[in-house]
Amino acid sequence: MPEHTPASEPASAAPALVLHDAPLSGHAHRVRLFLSLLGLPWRSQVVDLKAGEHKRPAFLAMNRFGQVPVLQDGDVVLADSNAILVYLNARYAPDPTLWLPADPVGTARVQRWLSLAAGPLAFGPAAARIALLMGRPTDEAAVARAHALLQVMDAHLATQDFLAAARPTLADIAHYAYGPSRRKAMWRWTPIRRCGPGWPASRPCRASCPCRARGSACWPERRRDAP
Ligand SMILES: N[C@@H](CCC(=O)N[C@@H](CS)C(=O)NCC(=O)O)C(=O)O
Repeated sequence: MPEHTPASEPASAAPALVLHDAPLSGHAHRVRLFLSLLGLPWRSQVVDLKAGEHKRPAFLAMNRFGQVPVLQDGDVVLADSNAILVYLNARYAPDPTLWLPADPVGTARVQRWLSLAAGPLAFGPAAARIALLMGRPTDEAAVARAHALLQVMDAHLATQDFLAAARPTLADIAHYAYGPSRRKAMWRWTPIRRCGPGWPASRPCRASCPCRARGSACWPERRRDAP
């Protein structure tokens, strides 16, 4: 039951946020990634999927679909990874419009990618991966869906640095666990290792990043800065 406490927090403060979690879950990973980027203290409550804990009454009372992740924040209990991202952003991000733009076009662009994360990403790369992890026969239909999606994402990321805006948004967070591949543009795509406005000081880019000398946000430097 690991606890994650930012350096600025006293070690004794019990995290109010509890993530009902599974270490290999990509859907849970997107929540863990965002919790970490926001620098929030949280605690992981691992759900034993192999033992079927997620289908027992105690868990079903939190999520009738019997799936991780589920976030508990005091009296608030939320299921569904994308819904949790939206909640954490609205509730805790210093400037929620950085991760989810407030203008109509910006909001819609992020929402489009969240829908793709709940559809083609879940039934493509995520489904193909779970078959592999479980030692099941290759899920050919899922593999075909994965290739179709990743091809579109790769073409998209060849012309822009991030999925939905000029900076990382919830769209990138939602896709990152299952998305990266050795495709041309995608291997350089990352919503992490960044700095600039709204970026948590505890998660800076590396010291050699050109943005340090320039004193500005570093994400437009992604290609030159790529390893
Ligand atoms: N729409 C859900 C999907 C979550 C999901 O598929 N979780 C998987 C783990 S990655 C799970 O709990 N699978 C167990 C099951 O469906 O029985 C979300 O975004 O949170």
